[in-house]
Amino acid sequence: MNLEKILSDLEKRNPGQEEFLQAVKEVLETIEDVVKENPKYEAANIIERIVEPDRVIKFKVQWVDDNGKVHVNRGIRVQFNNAIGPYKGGCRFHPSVTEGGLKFLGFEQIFKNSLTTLPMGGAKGGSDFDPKGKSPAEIMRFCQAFMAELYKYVGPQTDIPAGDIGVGGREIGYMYGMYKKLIGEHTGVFTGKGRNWGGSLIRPEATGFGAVYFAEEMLKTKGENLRGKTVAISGFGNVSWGAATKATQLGAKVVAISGPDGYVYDPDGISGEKIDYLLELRASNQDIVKPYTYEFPNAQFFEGKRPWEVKCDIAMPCAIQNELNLEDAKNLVNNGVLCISEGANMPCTPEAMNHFLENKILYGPGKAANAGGVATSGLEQTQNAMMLNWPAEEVEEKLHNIMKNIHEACVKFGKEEDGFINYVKGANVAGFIKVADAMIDQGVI
Ligand code: NDP
Ligand code: 2IT
Repeated sequence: MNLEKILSDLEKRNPGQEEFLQAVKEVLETIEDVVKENPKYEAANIIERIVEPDRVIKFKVQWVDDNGKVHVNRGIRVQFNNAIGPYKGGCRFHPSVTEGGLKFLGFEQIFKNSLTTLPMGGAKGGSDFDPKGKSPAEIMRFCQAFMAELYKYVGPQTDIPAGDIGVGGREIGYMYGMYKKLIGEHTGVFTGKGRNWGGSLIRPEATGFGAVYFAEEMLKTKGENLRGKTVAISGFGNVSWGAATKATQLGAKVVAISGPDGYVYDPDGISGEKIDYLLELRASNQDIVKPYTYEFPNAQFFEGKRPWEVKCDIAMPCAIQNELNLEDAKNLVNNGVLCISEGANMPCTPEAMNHFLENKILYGPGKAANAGGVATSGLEQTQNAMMLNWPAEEVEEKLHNIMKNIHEACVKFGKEEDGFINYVKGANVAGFIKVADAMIDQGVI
């Protein structure tokens, strides 16, 4: 496999799609040896096939705001690979959404879903619609307009969307409602649904819970655990909330959270009612984390700064891609960080990631560490297919076991001669082999 040529060809075919190219480069660099050792992958031209999405569906979304003004946004669904199961992945509503960004997320999703041990292919979708400052009625009209087109391409055995940035339970409700009306069937097409109409308990918490369980497994390899450890988390969205909740439950102290305006440092720990307050803050649609310090005056706000300057044992980037750079990584390492567990997708730049690996830090990449969200989506699909609901304890136990299995797979394929576990390599190789083998089994289709 000529990595350089593959990457330069890819760049020519996908101009300007930097995040997609970044995600592909990371995967290909780590699976190079496996591809060399197994000529069947080259014989079936798997690499060229796996980096090209099956299809990218783009459509116009027209909606009317509360003042009667008509708006146009772009809707996209990237159906990347369905070798091991129906397409599966979230939907992101954010003004920064582009085709290249969704291709990066769809590509990551292939390997993440493969790691979950469940039969799910990789997809991602979304829109450049900005939910901030929109009224609930505007959000509803947008979701309905988005679904009026997307319904043609999704289904419980075809493609099952879910949430991501800007898409939570409320948006899924509006999209699912529209789908049901158009199709005339109550089927498990979305995950992250409300608990009274097919949703799974623990799904809202699952990504953050899973990322903390993954951190716990990583710490165990060093004879450590979460008790008494300090944790810095970025973001104050769905994933951050789940991570803060579980880290606190397991005896750690969450000392920082962040928003686009800066970060909050709370030496007393962000737990209990403070975590509930984060939910309120988010629901207010204000996009700032600073008000936390009005409510809890012992905390300090650092405007325009990221939480990675805080001394912590565990860092959990849970906001957005490339939010943690080399300088941040150096700060964390200099401050003695033990472990990084990525709640977000690709939140560390390649330079930051390499810095952690060079310093032999426990580094759990998003496609392993945050796979608990989509894994619990898979459990929601199972419950829908069986027409029943499992109790929370049962779902959480299954989630916990899945995270342990993902960790084991990473160790199997990522352990180096000196005993260091390269989770990036482990996750990529384990995720790749299953999908590549399935593609070979199914022929050139
Ligand atoms: P939410 O919309 O609930 O929260 C997103 C968080 O990121 C918010 O705190 C948001 O702040 C912040 N954010 C968004 N853009 C920026 C930015 N440019 N700079 C700094 N902060 C920003 O989304 P989720 O919690 O669901 O998603 C967070 C991350 O986790 C994403 O990377 C997502 O892909 C990933 N993920 C999500 C899963 C899920 O199940 N939801 C599963 C696996 C991964 P604000 O909105 O105020 O700008
Ligand atoms: O990035 C992700 O894994 C998600 N946003 C969740 C996808 C899902 O289908 O639950």
